[in-house]
Order: sequence, then C-alpha cells, then structure tokens
Amino acid sequence: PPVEEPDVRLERMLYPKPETLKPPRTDVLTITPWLAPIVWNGTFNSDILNAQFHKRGVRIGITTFAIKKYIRFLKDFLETGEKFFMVGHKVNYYIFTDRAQDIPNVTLSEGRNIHIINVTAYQRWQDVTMRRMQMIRDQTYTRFMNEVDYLVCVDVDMRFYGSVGVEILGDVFGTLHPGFFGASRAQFTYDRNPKSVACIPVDEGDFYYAGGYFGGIIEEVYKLTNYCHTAMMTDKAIGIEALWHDESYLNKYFLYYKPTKVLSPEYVWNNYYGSPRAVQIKRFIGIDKDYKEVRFR
Ligand code: 2GW
Ligand code: MN
Repeated sequence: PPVEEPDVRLERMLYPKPETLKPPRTDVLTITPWLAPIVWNGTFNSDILNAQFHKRGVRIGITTFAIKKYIRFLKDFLETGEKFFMVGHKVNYYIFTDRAQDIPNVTLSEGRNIHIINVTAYQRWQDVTMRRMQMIRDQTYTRFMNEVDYLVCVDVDMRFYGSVGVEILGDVFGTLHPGFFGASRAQFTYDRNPKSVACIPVDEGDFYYAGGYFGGIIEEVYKLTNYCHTAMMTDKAIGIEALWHDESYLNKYFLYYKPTKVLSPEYVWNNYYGSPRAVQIKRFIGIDKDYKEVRFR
C-alpha cells in the first residue's frame, strides 16, 4: 500500500534558549523518578508545543458528565472552555447527560463541536461519579477511537480560568490533587482497607491524584477506565466501595501503571486551598457548591 509522505518541512522559530544551568522552576519537582514531566507554569513554551501539535493535526476530546442537577454547571464550563481550553486546536466536547434537552446553547469556535451522549442517571450519587469509568470505557472503541487522538476526562463543576493547552497531552496523564501536593504518604487519603482492590499500603504511593482530571491517548484511557471499572465491580461483589470512590481506584491504577505525564494542581485548583506560592496560575477551578442543594444525599 502507498505510504504517506513524511512531513519534513522545517521552519525557523525564534524563542529564548533553554538554560541548562538555570532551570525555570526550582521551587517544585518538575520530573518524576520515572522521568515523566510534571507540568508547572514556566516549564514549557506553548509556541513550540502548538507548532508540534498543529503539524500533526491533533484532535482532542474532552469528556464531562452533566447528570441531574449538575447540568447547571455546563454553561460556564463550555463558555470558559471556549476561552481557555486548547484554543486553536480541533476539540470535541463529549457531554454525557440524562438531560439532553437542557444542554445550553453555547457558540463554539471553528473546528470545535459538542457531542451529546445520552446516559441514564444512577440513583446513588456514588454511582453517578463511579460509573463514569464504565461509560467512558464503553465509548472508546465505538466513538472516541474514530473521532479523536487524545481524551481529557474532567469533572463538570469547574470553570476554566487560564490557558489549558497541548502541554497536558501525553500517552497517559494524571493530575496532582490540590489538597495533597505537599502532603506525606501517611496523609494521602488512599483507600486503606486491605479487602478493597483500591487499597494502597502506607509505605507505597507517589502522589495523590485527583479523580476529576485524567486522560491520554484512546488506548490508554481504555486501559485506565477498564481497570477502574473492573476493580469497582470486584469490590461491589463483596459489598465494599473505596473511600473516595473512583478517585481511590484511579490512585491505585497510577501507583502500578505510572502516568507518562503528571499535571500540577494548576490544572484542578480549588480556592478552598488558598493561594500557595507554587501555584502561579489557576487554570481550572472548582465551583463552590451548595452541597445540600446540589447533592440531595
Ligand atoms: C456527585 C456527588 C453528589 C451528588 C451528585 C453528584 C453528581 C456528579 C451528579 O448529580 N451529577 C453529575 O453529573 N456528577 C458528575 O460527577 C459531575 O461531572 C461531577 O463533576 C462528577 C464528580 O462529582 P462531584 O464533582 O460532585 O465530586 P467532587 O467534586 O467531590 O469530586 C471528586 O471526588 C469524586 C469521588 O467522590 C470524583 O473522584 C471526582 O472526580 C473528584 O473530583
Ligand atoms: Mn467536582
């Protein structure tokens, strides 16, 4: 079969030289012991990255769930996404919802689309959040594989506040939870019940990853979501559920299947945690919820 001509057009680009002896950030860890970059403001040049990803014509999918009352978060999520998420790239928003008729009408830039995926609303809120793993997994080969190159899987009770670009993309990535990036292993809220598949012993663990922000190439997102869903079903069969639901299973996955890129808490901030110096930009921020109102537990 004929092979595609490789793209070897080289273009001149002007930017400051990387300084081997003057690292841009010395206040934070910028690489894991398994040599995955940890993405902090100041460590990357968006012009270089955009040129690379544009050359490949990369298509990016972002999944989010707006089930029951959480539909109310969607308008702000989409409007701020248009301002800050992968600007200039091809983007598909995949909205999993039980209320398709209530999806807000948001004008999108060229090359960007909304895809609605109708799903049923589970009764228990724990199931609403945990079943996301199964629902994402089930769309991998039927849709995502044909439509996008990368997936970014996030909570909906959030708004974009600063640029989130292709610097986050890699084979499989997780994000440092804003509450634990300075914490010790003992402080991590991993599941500690030895009966649970999600259990992590106190002498293990790298980071505490946020449940509301992971992604990667389609094949890797399949492996991650399939693992987490299967582990949840194994626990469910003996009547248990990990401490922080899907987040606990995700942390277990990343312990033994290391992410190839780790995002700093800039990418899932919550103002509850104030403004520590290490966090120079808050790119994606949790919305204050009236828990009693939104979560009728
Ligand atoms: C969830 C909890 C209680 C009541 C309702 C819901 C709920 C969640 C819902 O009614 N409808 C819905 O669409 N969701 C989706 O699940 C929505 O996309 C939401 O952002 C996501 C996670 O629920 P959320 O945002 O209320 O949980 P957080 O912000 O406390 O999330 C962290 O912990 C969770 C596990 O307990 C997940 O790991 C989540 O990814 C984490 O950010
Ligand atoms: Mn949330």
